[in-house]
This record gives sequence, structure tokens and C-alpha cells, in this order.
Amino acid sequence: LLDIMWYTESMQVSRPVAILDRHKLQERDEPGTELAVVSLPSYACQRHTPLLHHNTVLIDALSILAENAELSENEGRGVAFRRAGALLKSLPQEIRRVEQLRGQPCLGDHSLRVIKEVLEDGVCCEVETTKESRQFKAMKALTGIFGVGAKTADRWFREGIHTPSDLQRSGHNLNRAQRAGVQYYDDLNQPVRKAEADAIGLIVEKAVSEVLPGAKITLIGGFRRGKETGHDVDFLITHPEEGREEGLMAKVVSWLEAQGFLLYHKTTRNSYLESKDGPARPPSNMDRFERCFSIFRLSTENERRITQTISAQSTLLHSRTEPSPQTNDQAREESSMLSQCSGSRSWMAVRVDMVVSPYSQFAFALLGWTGSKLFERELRRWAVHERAMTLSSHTLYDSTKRQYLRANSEEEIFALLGLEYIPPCGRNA
Ligand code: DCT
Ligand code: MG
Repeated sequence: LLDIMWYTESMQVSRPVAILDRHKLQERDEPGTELAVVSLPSYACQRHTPLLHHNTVLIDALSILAENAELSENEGRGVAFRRAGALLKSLPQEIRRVEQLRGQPCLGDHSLRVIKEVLEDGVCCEVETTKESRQFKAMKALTGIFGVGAKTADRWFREGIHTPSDLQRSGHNLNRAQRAGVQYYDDLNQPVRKAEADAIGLIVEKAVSEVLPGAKITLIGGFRRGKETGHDVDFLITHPEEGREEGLMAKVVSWLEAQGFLLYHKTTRNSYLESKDGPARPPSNMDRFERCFSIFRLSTENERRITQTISAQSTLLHSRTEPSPQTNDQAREESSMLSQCSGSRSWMAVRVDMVVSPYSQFAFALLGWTGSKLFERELRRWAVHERAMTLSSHTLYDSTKRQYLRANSEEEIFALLGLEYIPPCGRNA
């Protein structure tokens, strides 16, 4: 009961859910003395979803089925499994019997069947069959190529292509992104670590400050939510003077290219015009900023040089403003971590996404690009169904008042949506 009260209280005062002692829970969780789990709100944006949780085995099983549905382009089914998984991530305790989930939202019959089977038998037959299926393995391998989506992978699978090597032998004409995807396949399928993300952050910061002093960069995506690894590194760039950010991406990319940091890049232009387009529709809202999909060449040697240069510069800068005794140490630590993780190779390929936003849209862009994907989807669903509003990474539009609502921070956007503020570390749905 204390745990339930504590959890309920923590939800109200908007603290992330702490990890409870699993052994203590198990001791008290003998049949008959089992704790009921407090019923959670149904939208993921109404609750904290921490990175570390208590039901990993169940969530892994549901994630396989979600992934399989997504690869089969069955979006609805994928979302249903993702929502069920996210609900389990928010629970303050380990589930040992399916009855403990009575009254919880987001759990459809199919998800409950999977959960029950895993709890009773240790594994779920459907999950095991999926994991072993040739199609699932091939689709994962092929969509693991940068530039290859589920549709293309499925077409190739039907032609008997199951792996990147099969693809190379097939003589298919690949576009520029896919050629880079095949070329750097192994590197791009290694998780990117936080130290690598920070090192790339220093490079992007240097590029941005060279071409537009005063512009600021923010690490977004999974790393902002506290993840230690990710499939890429995401940055949001803006300038406090509205309009100064125009044309910025091209300059940043030129600088990075001239310094030899880019193995691949493709920039899409900012196509969003509020007056012309109206509220951005949810499915297209990610594509309308000036955005660069890139592959960085993260070199241990270059890296060491640049971190030293930057740390020297920031020491100078800080000595004029405030002392920053950690800067040099941090840079050294980053350099040494990089040498360790790149092993005998002198460089590695890393996927990096950069987005430029006008200052007036920054809070929306920050919220939209921090994720997780499911958390964003839930925010948009909440906005439409519960508030008659349209939320995008550009704006919030109130359909009842027929006006755009401005906001300068994520906190303000949550308030406008009538939601308790959830910090980035609680958005890991
Ligand atoms: N995003 C979204 N909807 C999408 C794609 C992206 O809302 N269809 C948002 C949420 C996360 C952010 O953009 C960055 O996308 P990813 O890099 O794909 O996600 P991530 O959470 O950073 O995952 P990873 O840690 O694996 O990079
Ligand atoms: Mg990411």
C-alpha cells in the first residue's frame, strides 16, 4: 500500500518513477498477499515512462511483435503492441500474474495473451516463431541498411534477397543513400554511445559557431531522454534572432564537408509556411524543417585535435565569463573514451540528424524531436481527441478558438494541452 501511495504521490508531483527494490517486492508478492497495481492513465503522455523499468522480459516479447507488425506495414497492430509495452514500462512493480493487470488500459486481448503465456511458460510461442522466421530476420537485416524502408525490403525479400551481401550480388541499382548504407552497414548497425554523441556535439557546435555566431545547438532524440546508446545522434539548431537561421544548414554542411567530417549528407529544405499550410498534419510534421540526414566520419585523431581546440577556446571564453574547471577534463575523457571504442580502427561511421528551427518554433521542435516516437504520437492523439487541438513540431492550433497558440518552453506546451509536465527522462514510452 505504501508503494502505491508513494507512486500515486510521485505522479502528482511530477517526479520520474524511481526503481523499487525488486527483492522486497517479490518477498511481499507471495500468492494471496499480492499487491494490486494502481490503475494508470491511458495516454502515455499522462504518465512517466522511465528508461529503467520492472518488466523487461514482457516488454521485449511485445516489442518483437510490434517490430514485426511495423516491418509488415501493419501500423495499427504495431502501435497496439507498443502501447501495451509502454504501459508495462510505467508500472512501479514487476508483474508476476496476469490478474495483476486487471483494470489497466492499453492492454488488448492479443497483448494480454502474450503476457500470460510469458508469465506462465517463460516464453510466448508466437514471439519465438516470429524471431526465428526467415522473413522477420531478412526484413530486419535489409531495413538495417540506411535508406531502405519496409516496402523496398519486402520487394527484395520476395526476389530472394535476404542479406546486404545478397543485395550486393544481385546487381540492383541503389540510390546514393542506400549505397552509403551498404558501404557503412557494420558501423551503422553498432549502437552509438553517449561519449560518441557528445564528441559529435562538439564538432557540430564548432561548425555552427563558425558559420553563425550566437546560434545554439541542443542534443535531442533518445540521448536527451537519458539513453546511453542510440541508433543515431540528433541535433536541433536555432538562433535567438528570428530569421538568422535561414540558410544556416547549407553553411554548416559546407563547413563540415570541408573539414572531412561527412561521409554522406542530404538536406531537405524547410517547407513549412504557417500562413499557407495551416496546422501541420501529424504524418508530415517531421519533414518540414530544414533537415540534414548525414553519416559522420568520426575520427579518433581528428576528434582528439578538435576536442583540444574547442576545450582551449571554451576555457578562454569561460575565463571571461565564469570559471569552468571541468572543460579540459571532460574533453580529455571524451577523447580517451573514443580511442577505446574505435579500437584499432582510426574512425567510425555514425548516423547524425540535424534540424534547424526558427526561434519562435523552437519549443515545439524540441518537444517533437525529443520523442520517444510513441510519446509523440500519444501527445498528438491527446491534443486531437481530448483538446480539439493540432500539435506538430511547428505549432499548436486550437480548432475551437481557431487560433495558433504560442509557447516559449516545453512546460508551456504541456500546460496549454492541459497536461502535467513530463520531463524528457519520463518520455521513454
Ligand atoms: N520522431 C517522431 N516520429 C517519427 C520519427 C521521429 O516523433 N516517425 C521523433 C521522436 C524521436 C526523434 O524524432 C528522433 O528520432 P529517432 O532518432 O528515430 O528516435 P530516438 O528516440 O532518438 O531513437 P534512437 O535512440 O534509436 O536514435
Ligand atoms: Mg535518435
